[in-house]
This record gives sequence, structure tokens and C-alpha cells, in this order.
Amino acid sequence: MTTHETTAPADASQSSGAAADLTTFDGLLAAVTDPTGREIFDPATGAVVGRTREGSPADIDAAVLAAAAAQPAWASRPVEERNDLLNKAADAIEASAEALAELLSREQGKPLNGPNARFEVGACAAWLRANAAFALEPEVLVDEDGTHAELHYAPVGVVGAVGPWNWPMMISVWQFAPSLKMGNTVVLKPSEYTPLSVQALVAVVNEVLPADVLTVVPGDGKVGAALTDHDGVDKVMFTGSTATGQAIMRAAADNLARLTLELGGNDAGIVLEDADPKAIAADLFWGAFINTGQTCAAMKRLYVPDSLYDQVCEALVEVAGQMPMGVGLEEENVLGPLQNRQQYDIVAGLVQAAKDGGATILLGGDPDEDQPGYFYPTTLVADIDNDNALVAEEQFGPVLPIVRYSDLNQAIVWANELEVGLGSSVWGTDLEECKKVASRLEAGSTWINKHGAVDPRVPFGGVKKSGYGLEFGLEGLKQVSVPHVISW
Ligand code: TXE
Repeated sequence: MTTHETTAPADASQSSGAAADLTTFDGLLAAVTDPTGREIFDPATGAVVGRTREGSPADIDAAVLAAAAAQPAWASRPVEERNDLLNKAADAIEASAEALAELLSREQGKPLNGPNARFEVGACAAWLRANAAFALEPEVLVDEDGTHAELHYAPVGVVGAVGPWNWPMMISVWQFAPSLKMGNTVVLKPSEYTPLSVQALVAVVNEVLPADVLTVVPGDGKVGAALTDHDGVDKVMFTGSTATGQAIMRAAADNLARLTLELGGNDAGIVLEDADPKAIAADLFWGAFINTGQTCAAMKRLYVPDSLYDQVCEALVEVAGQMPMGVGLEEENVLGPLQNRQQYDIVAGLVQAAKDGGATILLGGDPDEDQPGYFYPTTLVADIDNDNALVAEEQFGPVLPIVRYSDLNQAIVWANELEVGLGSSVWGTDLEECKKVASRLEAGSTWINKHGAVDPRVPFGGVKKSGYGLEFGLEGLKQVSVPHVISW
């Protein structure tokens, strides 16, 4: 692995005075760097990326009050004006796309290429445009015998959004684009691991938005709790771990804040007997290894019938062996490091549990501890029991356990028996048979012959301990609104 040069923190003169050029990497970094703030390190190299401002509960208080003051004027604009500003925000993101992708790559670790940093920045613009294009009309509920009732959707008020470190920019847009469209104002609290990326995105979007409509307060979990507990927050959108989601739900009881909780998952994929292993191998691979496995709705365990087991394993090893992993700014790489030490240790520990259980390591499983950065090699694990920790727990890294089954009903029981239910997938050539199996899976989404393929028009959310509330599409707009029934 090669290393790249350290990016020195921008000096104070760059972060004050004339507005920075946010279309350049240096300008963008200067705009979000606090010269006295906390250092952020590149997870691929250990180099300093920049320094982040650290917010406090008092900053949350000020941001929520300002957002509440700005909300009525924002909501009273015609929706066409808000749509127009969402499209202009997408234009601004596109103008700064390379700078945003470079900062995201350095801070999060994900490569520029593959379904990674450039892809994520592109998705931010796409989600804004899609939300601008949706039309959520009032629904006529009753219109007969002199009775009329309509269901309208009004803004909730102030949305407090707390985000994770895996897709920091894209998930922030998933939270704020529908919220802004519906006339809410938004305060974001990004993950403490990726604060610069989200502050940079907000700086770019705020080139076109009015003041206080969208603000970001970086900080740790305590700052997050100050936001989600705040009396002035009417709706909380959270993406992160199940344990934190549960804490947020308890805190929300006091002011009955509405909740959308997108929590962890442990998505199963089931290959059916009529699947073509070579034809599906690349999609299986990316379904599991997108963003180096650090994706909520990535495939985290794969069930394969006896009759295809060896062929699927071989096809996956062949595809996986061709995917370069390394420093994100090197154009050839499509897989990167784990984002942080905590996640690296979880992944390494779970692979060790698989080895201890007698599983076969088909590929990887042998990290180079002397290498800089949190790189864990692409790892495929076969001959593993369904109750092994690597299967039963969310590994959230570049590892896929492949479990053999001889009875489809057993595979479906295994897929459904965990406490979480975010995504799942079925792989085969007979579409009707795939749909039958899909209907038996307990998950918010089941994809056929693909996995994790989110679309701004298609609702997405979890069941069981993966949370509740839908994002995307018209259903997503309804969840950042309050229903208002008007009858006459
Ligand atoms: O999550 P946390 P972490 C999973 C993944 C990972 C695990 C832990 O398995 O190993 O979660 O990741 C803020 N009130 N996912 O530690 O702690 C925190 O500051 C309000 C799945 O990053 O839940 C951060 O901004 N906010 C997931 C955010 O919550 C609080 C993506 C998430 O942190 C808070 C990432 C509190 N009491 C990890 N405590 C997915 N669904 O995609 C913390 N925070």
C-alpha cells in the first residue's frame, strides 16, 4: 500500500474573511476547518485531514431556536419555491462535486471510484432533485352524500437529524431533502467520526438556502442527545445503532417527538437452486461489499443450496480477488479501510470467532497489522454454522459468511430468526418463485437478484429492531409531515 501526503489543517486566515471557493478542495476544507478544533485523521493513512469545530449542548439550543424562528417563513413559501431551491442546492453540489468527493474520501476512507465517494456525492444531488420533483397532493378521503373529507400534509416544524459515519453526506440528504421540501427547518448532528464531510455539504447547500433553514452542529453523542431531547424539536430522524435508537426513543417520550429510526441490520441473501452462480457473482459481491461492507442494507450473510454451494463460493472468490483495496484517492481502488478502530476491532473479532468455530477462510482473513490504516482484507468465509457470531451479528465490514442449506424452509427460518429486519434478497431465475420466497422474508425491503439497491422513489425502512418509519418517495414526505384532516 502506498501513502499520500498529509493535508495540513488550513490556517485561521483561510477560514475567516472572504467567502471561500467551495468548488475547490482547499476552499471547501478551509470553510469547515476550525484551526483550534479537534484533529480528524484519514483512516487509510493516519494523516491529518483537518480540524473540526466541536459543538456543545448550548450550540444545539441556539440552532434549534434559530431553526424554529426561521420555520414559519420557510413553510409559507409556495412549494414550487422550495422545490426550486432544492434543485439549486443540487446544482451547487454538482459544482463542488470533486472537492466534496475528495474530502469524503479522506475523512471517511472510501475510494473516489466504485460505488463510493463520487457515487455518494452524485446520490446527494439525485435525492435533492427527486424530492423537488415529487408532488404530495391532499387526499380525498370521502366525497359522497354531502360529506367531504380531505387529508392534507402540514410541516412538522423543526427536524433534528442525527447521522452515522458510513454514508455521512448521503444519509444527511436523505434526512434534510424531504424535510425541507415539506416546509420544515432542520438541525443536523453528524457522527463525530465524519463531521467535516457533513459540514462541507451543508456549506455548499447553504450557498443557496436562506439562513437558519439548515444548520449543522458537530459533536459527540452528548451533543446528539441534546438535539434529540430538545423540547423545540418536533421530529427526530436517526440513522445509527439499535442501542442509540432505543435511547432516542426513550428521550422522545417527554415531548412526544415523532421518530424515524433507521437502525442496524443483518441482511440475509438466499440463493435458489435455479440461480446461475457466474451470472450473479458480481451483484452478490457488491450487494455485500458496497462501501467496504459498511452499509446498513448490505448483505451480511448468504444462504446457498448444497447443489450450488461450491460454484457460488468459487464465483465469489474470483470476483472478490479482482477488486483492489487501498487508499481512496488512488483512482484504481474500489474498496477502502474500515472507518475507525472500533469497527476494525469488531470485524477482526468476528472473523476470529469464525476461525475458532472451524470455518474455512476462502479469501482474506489475514490482516497485515503493520500496515498503516484500518484495512481489513476482503474476506469470504465458507463451511460456517448459522449460529456462529459472524453470521448472527452485524459485522459491518468487508466480510461475507456463506452458509450452506439443504432445505429452503430452513434457510428462510434462519433468515428470519434474528431480531433485526432491514433488507434481504432472493437470487434465482424464476421470478415468480423468487417473489414467493421474498414474501416469506421478514424485512423492510426484499430485493430480487440485487441487494441494497435504494431508489429515491421507492420507500425504504426497517422492521423489528431495525427501526421504523419510511424514508424516500411520497411515503418519506408523509413522515416529515403531520396529517391534517379538513372536512365539511
Ligand atoms: O453508532 P451510534 P456508531 C452500526 C454498526 C456499528 C454500530 C455502532 O454495526 O458498529 O452501529 O456505530 C449519535 N442520543 N451502524 O458508534 O453510537 C452519534 O454521535 C443522540 C449502523 O457510530 O449509534 C452519531 O452521530 N445521538 C448504522 C450517531 O448517534 C447519539 C450506521 C450514531 O452513533 C447518542 C453506523 C444519544 N444518546 C453504524 N449517542 C446504519 N444503520 O447504517 C450517540 N449518538
